[in-house]
Amino acid sequence: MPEHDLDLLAVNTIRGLCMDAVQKANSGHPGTPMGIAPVAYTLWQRFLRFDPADPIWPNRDRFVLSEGHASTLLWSLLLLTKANAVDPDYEILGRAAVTLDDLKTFRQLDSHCPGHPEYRWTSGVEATTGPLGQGVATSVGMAAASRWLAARYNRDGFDIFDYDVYALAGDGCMMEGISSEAASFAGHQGFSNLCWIYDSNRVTIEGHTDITFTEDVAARFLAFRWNVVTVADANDLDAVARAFHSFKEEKERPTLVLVHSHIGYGSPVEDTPKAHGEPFGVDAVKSTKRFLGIPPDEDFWVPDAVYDHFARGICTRGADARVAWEGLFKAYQGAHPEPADEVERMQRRELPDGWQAALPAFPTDAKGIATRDSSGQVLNAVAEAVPWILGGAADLAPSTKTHLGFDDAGDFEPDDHGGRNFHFGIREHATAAIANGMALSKLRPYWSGFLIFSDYARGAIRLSALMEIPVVHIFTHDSIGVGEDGPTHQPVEQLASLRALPGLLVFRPADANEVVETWRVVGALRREPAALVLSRQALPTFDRTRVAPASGVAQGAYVLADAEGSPDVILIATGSEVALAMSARDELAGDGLQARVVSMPCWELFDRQPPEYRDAVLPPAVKARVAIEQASSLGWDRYVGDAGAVIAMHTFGASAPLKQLLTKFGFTPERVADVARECVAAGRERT
Ligand SMILES: Cc1ncc(C[n+]2csc(CCOP(=O)(O)OP(=O)(O)O)c2C)c(N)n1
Ligand SMILES: [Mg+2]
Repeated sequence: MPEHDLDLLAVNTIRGLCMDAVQKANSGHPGTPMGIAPVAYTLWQRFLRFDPADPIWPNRDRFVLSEGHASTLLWSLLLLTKANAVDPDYEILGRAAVTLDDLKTFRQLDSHCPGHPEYRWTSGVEATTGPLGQGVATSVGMAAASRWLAARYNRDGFDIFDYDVYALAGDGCMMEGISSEAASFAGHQGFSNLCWIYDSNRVTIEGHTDITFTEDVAARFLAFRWNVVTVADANDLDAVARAFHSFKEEKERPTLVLVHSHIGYGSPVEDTPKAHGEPFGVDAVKSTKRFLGIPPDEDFWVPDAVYDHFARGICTRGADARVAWEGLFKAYQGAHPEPADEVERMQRRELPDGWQAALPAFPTDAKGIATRDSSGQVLNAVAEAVPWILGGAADLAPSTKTHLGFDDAGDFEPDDHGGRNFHFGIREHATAAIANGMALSKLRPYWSGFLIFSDYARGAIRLSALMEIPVVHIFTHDSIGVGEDGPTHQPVEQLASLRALPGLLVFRPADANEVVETWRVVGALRREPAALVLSRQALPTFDRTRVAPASGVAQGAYVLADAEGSPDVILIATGSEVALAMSARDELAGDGLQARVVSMPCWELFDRQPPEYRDAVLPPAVKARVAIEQASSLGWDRYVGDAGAVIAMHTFGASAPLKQLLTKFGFTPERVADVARECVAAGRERT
């Protein structure tokens, strides 16, 4: 069969699979993959340096399906290229990533073809996508990682890293603000290794984009300092290929390939689309297949010629590239063993041996130090020991203290992508997504901002948890402790909402040494993101000869200072309120009441401890318990129980010096002691 006919056969086979999968599942979006299939096909078959047999080799090009609702497109490509499955230990398994049975059970429980691409669940998926705009923003982090890896690890004759990053986006991705934030950053940085493909079919769920989206997207991207190439017809494979050549030739700017396409209408003769997210219907599928020239009565039809065609195309090209890279890397290991070792460790998400030796210890200090400051010091020490810990702030580094100040840390800038201090700009949502993309590229990124603005980044924070990637989200200015800035800047509900995210470890350390122990835990994470919640104001550094060691952080909560004998009351606190609990404990001792203080920097870790440990910290017999936290009370009842009390924020804060705020909102030793006394008295009454 002539090459051109094979191309068409492959494209229409993909279209048939996409229609069938959605039809069988009776749910999904068949129209989108139908329209853009020729573009995705051309990219994979002719350009993408990806070896389906080894979908994780480090220098592969990345493909991110930002219009994640078109997942059948990716499932079909992984099926037809016979991509291999990889396990969580990065071993290639002897089974396919996606089988025909998976596609036949699209959107059903345990199928490797879920509704949207899920990283970790299906090999070959580079990022979880579905929330529109996230994929493109994440791809910017991957492009940044490619650049940073090249700057740090390439040597003369050894281009170990030079991969490109492609993301396929729809109208929805282009409407979402996050894509503009990310495109602005990518344009500024001149990521010419980044190519977004805009599937401009001018249809979204409510109908034609004329009802809401009429701007000139190409002009917008030119203003972002991108190279913009237009393809007038998605079905014109030569024009599509020319656009990708333009991307490959562009050396200074990212490229937007704006493709005019037609969403699949569910009928070749009708001119109005069926409702979005609905199968076409059995008859329409048949007539569409007839129109495309593929057997109308065969479901999930794949001719061997198409498998063979992919085997001769992307599979051969990808395998050649991968094998050549492996040879190059072997020689690199001989010539440059140290950086080669770093690259290898990174791939397995391991850190350099002995990295923990870099962790400092802080001396007792009654006046103390803000946890944002101690964290900045610890971060600097750890980052100096682990070269691929890198990141920055959303324009707040002087406040969040995340600047890396040691020699050679450098800035990540358009003319030097080897620096480790990123200036993400005031773009929290894209910043968190970019950090996700860096983590997906096996770097250990952190980013920082004020806790209040974690809301702006939440979509991407959520995906870091869903993808199980070790991003460190650093949030300072953690409470009404910010004082004069007032309620716009004083977080209340943010802690509870971060704790509500499954798989995110949220830490609110109480003093500098708890910060150290937090970083000890966080540094070793391989599959979990963490949020660090840090104070702006100084917190006393406890005398650890008098209270328990801070290593208790690893258990999530620990007895910081115990009562003599069985406690009358347990005071549970986090962050700045731990010192307050300690003062209240002294006050109660004056009345002959024995209080135990529990520091609980991380709920999630505590909840994972065996019951014996949890009962030892919070003995079930001790019902008088008071939790103290300058945040929403939501969730604390589970630790204080029915007979306990919570001292928390029930309103927004206020603009005033901190001292006045503490009195106004009741965070004083006297109030804590009063509430504790009431709890104890109520308990005595009951018995
Ligand atoms: C952030 C976000 N908001 C809303 C949705 C729900 N949604 C799924 S597909 C879709 C329409 C997307 O339009 P477009 O990107 O043009 O894709 P097409 O309609 O062309 O397939 C919407 C709104 C989503 N997935 N993500
Ligand atoms: Mg659209």
